Amino acid sequence: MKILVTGGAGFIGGNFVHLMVNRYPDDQIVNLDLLTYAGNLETLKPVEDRPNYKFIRGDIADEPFVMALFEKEKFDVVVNFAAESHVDRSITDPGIFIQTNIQGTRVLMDASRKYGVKRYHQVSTDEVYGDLPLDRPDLYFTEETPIHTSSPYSSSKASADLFVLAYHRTYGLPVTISRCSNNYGAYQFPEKLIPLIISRALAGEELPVYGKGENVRDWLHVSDHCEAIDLILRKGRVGEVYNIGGHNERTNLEVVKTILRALDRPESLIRFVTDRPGHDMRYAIDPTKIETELGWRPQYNFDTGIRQTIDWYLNNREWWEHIISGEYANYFDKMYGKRLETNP
Ligand code: NAD
Ligand code: TDX
Repeated sequence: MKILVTGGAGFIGGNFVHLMVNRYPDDQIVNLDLLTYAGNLETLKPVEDRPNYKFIRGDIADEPFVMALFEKEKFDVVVNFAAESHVDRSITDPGIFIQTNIQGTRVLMDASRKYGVKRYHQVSTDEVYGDLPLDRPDLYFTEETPIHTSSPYSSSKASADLFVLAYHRTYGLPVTISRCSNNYGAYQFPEKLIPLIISRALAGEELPVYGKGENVRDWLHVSDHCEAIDLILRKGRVGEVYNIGGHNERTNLEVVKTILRALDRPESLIRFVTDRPGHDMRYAIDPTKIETELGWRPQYNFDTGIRQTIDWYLNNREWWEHIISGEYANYFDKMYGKRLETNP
């Protein structure tokens, strides 16, 4: 099989490329990535010389380029991870989210139709369901929960999902969609909560916690997410949506304090800063469908997964120090400068 993985130089796509290249030596894995600020070829170093792996730089929304690539490569399967993925960036610059997340998905699906791709898998997010209230711990997102988005990011992902389902119903494109909760693990870009807190705590820098830190996220180890996608590709039913989550809910403050304890750094580093506009309160996935239909089970709980992740950041400093010393430093000043100067 020839499998196109888009966004494979990013966090989850990179972990997925590692898994697939190692597990399926007889499959060809082609990684198409634009190498935006979030793409990093260092992540692919462990597999870059493998005979079943190839990297191509390009934009999923560039239609002539994508069509020519599909004509040449004749992909059997497409797994679309490529996206603008950061909620805060979508609030300051929504346009690129529409371009990459919606238009890019449309282009990939038109190419998949034209060149007879046998499975198109869309990597989506639990954020398409909006949020749940903190005082209703009995509520969870199921695949039937209505789409109800909050941010430009989640709106772009939800729009893409609707196009994917429409392409299945209208054109018979063999699609699947997965919607997972917050991922953590190796190779995550340090703009996201967990690597941001680890890297700044190690440097003894202030740790920006939005609002009161009481928002809840349902943490999923990236390896468990990648295993679930592999399972959906092989056993999932076409036209279906699968939620992925491991019942690991934590408030943001709990996550930050857990990291501080593990690194033996003081809680006095925590700074409560102005909240994210439209900040979703709680995400919580009901994974019953993927567990019962496909037999998926997460291998990590948050306590073991966060320890392993912290160790990875301690042992791979050059990977993230390289990032935070470059253009990212300007981003941090722009995004957090005012927030850190003023108390909410
Ligand atoms: P990421 O930001 O780390 O990586 C995105 C990758 O896509 C980067 O390598 C980037 O260069 C590439 N890319 C961006 N625009 C592109 C374009 N136009 N053409 C080709 N490549 C392009 O993101 P991530 O955290 O690895 O997320 C991957 C996918 O999973 C996204 O679709 C995201 O919406 C979804 N998701 C992420 C999480 C999470 O917690 N990180 C949770 C649920 C769903
Ligand atoms: O500096 C911060 N301080 C803070 O309190 C940052 C970056 C985040 N937060 C909070 C906001 C969220 O409640 O931490 C929580 C997690 O924030 P992010 O890491 O930005 O993730 P989130 O907004 O929950 O979205 C993530 O999960 C769903 C991914 O970025 C999305 O791509 C995915 O779809």
